[in-house]
Amino acid sequence: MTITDTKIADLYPTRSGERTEVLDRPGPVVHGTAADGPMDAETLRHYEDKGYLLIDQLITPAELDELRAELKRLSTDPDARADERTIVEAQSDEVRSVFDVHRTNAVVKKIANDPRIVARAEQLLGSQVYIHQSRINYKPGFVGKEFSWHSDFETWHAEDGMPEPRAVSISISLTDNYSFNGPLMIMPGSHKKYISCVGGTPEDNYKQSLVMQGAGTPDPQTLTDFADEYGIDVLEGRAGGAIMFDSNCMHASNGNVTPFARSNVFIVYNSVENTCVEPFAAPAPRPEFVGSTDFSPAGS
Ligand code: 6CS
Ligand code: FE
Repeated sequence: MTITDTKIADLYPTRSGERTEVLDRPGPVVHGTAADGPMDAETLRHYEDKGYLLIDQLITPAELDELRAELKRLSTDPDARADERTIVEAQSDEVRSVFDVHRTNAVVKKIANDPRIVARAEQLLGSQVYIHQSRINYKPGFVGKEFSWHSDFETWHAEDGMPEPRAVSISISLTDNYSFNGPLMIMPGSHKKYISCVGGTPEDNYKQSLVMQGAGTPDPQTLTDFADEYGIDVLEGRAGGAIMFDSNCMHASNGNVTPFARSNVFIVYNSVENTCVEPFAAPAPRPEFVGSTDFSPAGS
């Protein structure tokens, strides 16, 4: 299917005004019920309130070993490194991310379509889901750089044309996430507010934003107000576990100066009832490897 060219109302304006605005996010976060999938009412309530949930031991040790082997191969194989879907860290030649792995890599494709994940995403989003984006994040020891504070949905809305924040990301940990090696940090509850950012979107913004995001990152005062109101949860966890978080959570992760890499597989599930249209605040859609226009349901 291709991106439709019908204009739809922009309920989440961003990168168009002269000042930051904090808007209420309308509608539910969790669209399904405990009867619709593997997660109980308590888990769904936590996700609705905090914007995320933790899964211990989602994958088996054998699956973890398989994914780690792919991680190593993709970061050393010269052809993989030369591919435009491979992003290198700004100040070293270490690989930062490899995108589109749910389509280019058989091991990731299998886990991305596994019912253990797809059934959870369908339950949270209340419909069938398709994969909007996937990436392996390496955050190597010593040189893994930070991801500054941002809402993924703000970027996906502005640059990929995602209408509503009816999307969920899963980060499957391939290494242990300690407090000190750059784990994911989320402001719990921040997903219920939408920060309309200032500034525009430069042409081909993804060429710098995937290395270090600029456009769409809120100003320090707004982030301070958010941190004062919501606090910051630091999501530690063992390899093999996973975090599922709402597309509009305010999140970040610090750089990694320790010897211990903080690597994960990151997959974004969007509701098939929320497929992307034209970008809401960018001159052109981003490439397929960052924002997929293949809306075929995951899990098939
Ligand atoms: O621009 C994006 O789509 C990516 N950037 C970040 C910092 N998080 C979400 C996503 O992978
Ligand atoms: Fe992000």
